[in-house]
Amino acid sequence: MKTFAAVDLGASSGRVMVGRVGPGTLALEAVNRFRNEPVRAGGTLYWDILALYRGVLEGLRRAGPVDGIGIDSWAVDYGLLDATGALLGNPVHYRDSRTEGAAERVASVIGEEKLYALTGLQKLPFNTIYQLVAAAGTPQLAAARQLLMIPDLLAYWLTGETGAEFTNASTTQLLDLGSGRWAGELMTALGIRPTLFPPLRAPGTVIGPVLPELGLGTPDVIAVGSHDTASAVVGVPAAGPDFAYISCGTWSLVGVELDAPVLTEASRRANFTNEGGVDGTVRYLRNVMGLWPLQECLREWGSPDLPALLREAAAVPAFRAVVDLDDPVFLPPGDMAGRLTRAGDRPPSGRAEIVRCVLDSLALAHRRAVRQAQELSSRSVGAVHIVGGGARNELLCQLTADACGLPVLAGPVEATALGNVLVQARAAGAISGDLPALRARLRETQQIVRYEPRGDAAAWRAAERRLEA
Ligand code: LFR
Repeated sequence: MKTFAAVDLGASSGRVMVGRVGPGTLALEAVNRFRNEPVRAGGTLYWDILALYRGVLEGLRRAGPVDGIGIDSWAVDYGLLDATGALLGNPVHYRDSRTEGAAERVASVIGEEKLYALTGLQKLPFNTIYQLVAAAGTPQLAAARQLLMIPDLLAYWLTGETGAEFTNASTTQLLDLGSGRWAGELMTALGIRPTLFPPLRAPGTVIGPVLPELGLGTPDVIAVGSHDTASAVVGVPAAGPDFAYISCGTWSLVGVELDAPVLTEASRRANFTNEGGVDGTVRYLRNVMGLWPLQECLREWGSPDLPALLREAAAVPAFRAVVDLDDPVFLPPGDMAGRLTRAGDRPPSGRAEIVRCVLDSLALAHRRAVRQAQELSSRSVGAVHIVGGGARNELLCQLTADACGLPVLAGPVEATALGNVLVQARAAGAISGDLPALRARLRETQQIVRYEPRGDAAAWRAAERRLEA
């Protein structure tokens, strides 16, 4: 039996899990969970990166001796190091408003069609490319010598080694999809220094041993799919290739796994992305707003009892209120219930109706993205896997099955940590096999709940039409 520590940082919470891997065994235990609370200071929204690092160190201490450590987090955000390797300021949160107008500036240098052909990435206002263009001319960027994505920054503090893990690098929109290398010419054209970016490393490579002075022993830190969504897709317990996945947490990442990117004009217009996956796969997906609107409402309402609220929401008639969750109006934090109430054709009233409105609307967005993923990639889909925290939300899973007209297989909730552990375990020689073999192990060891679609297709079509009106 070998043990691996999976550090998994999400937008609202972080966790360190210990995974035990042996013949017929794949078991996870949480050794530290901590909140991820962004801080607004001087008008900018920051990640509290040192609080996160403290949570990581505490988790690793509690984990005890392990055979490897893997780190994943949300994508696109970064820390800047000066010439001595010191962090220059706190990493800025991707939901900060500094990127307003940056996409237009980039488009005036390189057309959107060309940028899509080069990077294959969906246009999200907070992609690293736009953040760097927004930060152009700041003394901080001028002083920077290296840019490290969040998991790479934490790995640097643990090991002293710098690098850029490939799956997360693919979310910057600064990677050349064709060559799999940094897009140096694109960077130069935009005034971004190519020397900021360290060499790429593939998931499954050893980054280096933990520095002895940290008092954690010297296990290897192993590069995993360090973009949390890449690890989550590894953790999808699919039996064959004909599946769609929804990695459902703060975001819903909805898509299919492909061998080659889709770079058609229709794909660009539908804002589908070709992110880099583990083992050379393409994560062909779309960002759907996810549970963020619900999380924000709960925050505003002082964290009421969620199971009780979901029971009340289940009793609200379907489609009383639906909103288009793709609307960027829902991106920033604050006044979410108010924005939801103002957005639809029939405003929801009261908490249960607002929650139902979010879940009906999210199911509708899942339906649209699953359908588009199939159409645009020509991959047929027989079932939808929901992994991540959303897999626990029975109402959402059932509504998604109904909306898609497909069975939903829900779980594991901790798919990201499991994907993280599996890639480490394979790199350390504890297990072997390709992605289907890793997924077979998940099916043997993890609990998966099946939801059959209930046949009210016409009602979903009608609700969809209300959004298009
Ligand atoms: C999910 C995720 C998404 C990414 C968003 C912002 O946690 O990593 O894949 O688009 O966060 O980084």
